Amino acid sequence: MAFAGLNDADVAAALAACTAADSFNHKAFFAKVGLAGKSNDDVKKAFYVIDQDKSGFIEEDELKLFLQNFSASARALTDAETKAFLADGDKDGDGMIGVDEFAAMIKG
Ligand SMILES: [Ca+2]
Repeated sequence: MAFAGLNDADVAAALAACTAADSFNHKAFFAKVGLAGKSNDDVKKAFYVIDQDKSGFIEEDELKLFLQNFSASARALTDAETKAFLADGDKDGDGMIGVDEFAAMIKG
């Protein structure tokens, strides 16, 4: 089930493009899944889904399971993918991604 106004077919296509280990690229995924073109409100909604423990930040363990927010049967990200994703989003270097950092990564 898609969330934040995403289209099921777009989600399926985005997931299908990164089934192989180390083939995930967050920028390509955000574009394919349609998040890049969503309103700031929808981007925030997506953030709060991915922030599973509702801490207000997306931590490394939540990033690792990022794809499973889109499909429960999706794979976990590899350590290399998780680190690249975190390094790109974490502009203030606190080791987590805040909602503003998340929006900047998607819209940027
Ligand atoms: Ca969190």
